[in-house]
Formats: sequence, C-alpha cells, structure tokens
Amino acid sequence: MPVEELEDRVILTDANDSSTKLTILKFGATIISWHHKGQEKLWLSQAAKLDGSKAVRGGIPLVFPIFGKQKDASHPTAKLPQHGFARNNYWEFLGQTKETPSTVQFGLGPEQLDPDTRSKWPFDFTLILTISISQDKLHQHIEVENTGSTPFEFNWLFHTYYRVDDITDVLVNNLVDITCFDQLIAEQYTEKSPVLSFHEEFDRIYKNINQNRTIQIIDKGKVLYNLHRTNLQDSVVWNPWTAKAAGMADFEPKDGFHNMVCVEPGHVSSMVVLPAKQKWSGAQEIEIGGEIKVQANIFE
Ligand code: TA6
Repeated sequence: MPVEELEDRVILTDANDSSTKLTILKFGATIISWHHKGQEKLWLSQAAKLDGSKAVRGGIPLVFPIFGKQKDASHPTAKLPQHGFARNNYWEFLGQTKETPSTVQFGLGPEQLDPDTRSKWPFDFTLILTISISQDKLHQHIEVENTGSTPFEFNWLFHTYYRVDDITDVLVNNLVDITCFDQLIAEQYTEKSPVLSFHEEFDRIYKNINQNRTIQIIDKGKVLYNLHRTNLQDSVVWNPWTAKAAGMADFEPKDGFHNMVCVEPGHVSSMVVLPAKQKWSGAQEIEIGGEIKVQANIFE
C-alpha cells in the first residue's frame, strides 16, 4: 500500500519497492524515518518526543518562519521560539497526489496555529509541503504563499539529521571557497578545507552556494548522500558533539552525536521578502550513493 494514514503519522512506500518507505509524523510534518531498501537513513534521538509535546529531535524537522532566534527585537519574528513554529504544530494531511513516484502533501495555515503563536506572527499564509520517495531519492518541496494583504519576511530550512556509522569517518564535500558564518566563534570566513571533517562541535552557515554544487556526505570513500537544492541558497552543517549533546534532554544516547550529521539546506542568511498574494518555493532532493564529484573550481 503506497500510502497508509494512521492517527498521528503517514507511511509512504515506494511504489516499486516495499522495503523503501518514509514515516511522516503529522506533528510538524516531520519525516522521522527513511527506510531505503530496509536500511534507516535518518538519525532519530531515542528520547525524541513524538507525541506533539515538542519538536522532534531528529529526522527532518521544518524551520519556518525564522532560523535560530531573531536578533532584531523589532522584527515580527522576534517573539517566536527558536526555529519558528512549523516544526511544532500539527499539519493537515492533504493526501496522495501521485502514484509514481509515491507522493503526498501536507498543509499548514494560521487556522492550525495555537492562538499565542498566531498573535505573535499575525500574517495570512499557506504552506504546502510535497514529499515523494522513489528508488534512491527522497524529495521535499515547500511552497509558501502570502495569502494576506501585507508583505512578510521569512526563513526556510530542512533541518535534516543524517545517520552515519561514525562521524569521525565522515567528510562533507563541495563547500570549499564558500563564505560561511561560524556560529561557534560568531565569525564569517571563506571555507578553505577541500572537505569538511568532524572532530569537535561544528555549527556553520554556508551562504549563497551555487545551485550547481551538489553537497556530498562521504563515509570511508563511499558517497552516502548527494544533496541537490532548488532555490535554497544556504546550508547549515551541524554536529553538537559531547557538551551540546549532553545539554539536550531529548538527545539520546548522549554519544549519539557519533552517528549523525546535520546538513540543512535553506534560505537563512537573509530574510525572504514575500509580497502580498505571491508564492515562494524551494526543494531538497537527497540521492543515495553515486560517485564522488569534486566541484571545487566551478566558475560562479
Ligand atoms: O542547525 C543548527 C542549529 O541552529 C544549532 O545551532 C542548534 O541549535 C540546532 O540547530 C538545534 O536547535 P534546536 O532548537 O532543535 O535544539
């Protein structure tokens, strides 16, 4: 059965391979599991709340309308919690839209927000999330519509937690020469490492990455994942490491940071300005396997 709706989640199965499927929680429209040929590809904390009490620690939480915390106290997003409200509200399951690839949609609007959030961000909007699964690919497309009469500004980000065997063997490819803001030292610089490696806490926002760049997650010489982006100019790369993992109550096991890396495509280095009655869209496509492709010297 390509689509199975349960009370709190939807199971989306590849039309051609029953061992490839997604589990999507209606809370936050959060993908909490991606079984590819029976093997789990996403990291989910053993202490992740799946009951709607807080945003899911792991899988692919959705960040909107603000990434992080808004620093400008006068900005309409200033009163919102870290990473906004999309990941901690129930989305409406809109059904299956395509058989091959198996495709479903979820929607979020003001009517689904709690009154407190609504009062803090009083704009009229519609989010339509389209998720599809096929062979070696997971595709997520987001459409943001301003249905109101005044412009609003937002960030968008797919906060993707990838599962890896051992983070110290992992390399992230094709971010060399990209400007990044290092959240740990609050400094901006140009990435000079041909590939990123992980041996301590890592938290950087890579900015204005040419769409032709495929960000690759490589493990012991094998490509695990290729990240293709549409209209998502930035990508955050994060691993909490020991101290930050210890400080998150819903991050378990505490040494689980060894088995995950976040590579998070989005538009977060500036605010997207969406005029009244206009739409914006972006997409990520995660493709498994393939060859290492070095795109260090593309002329942008
Ligand atoms: O995406 C990286 C990041 O912004 C980190 O700075 C860290 O805060 C992480 O998101 C998790 O944030 P959360 O609100 O889910 O604990």
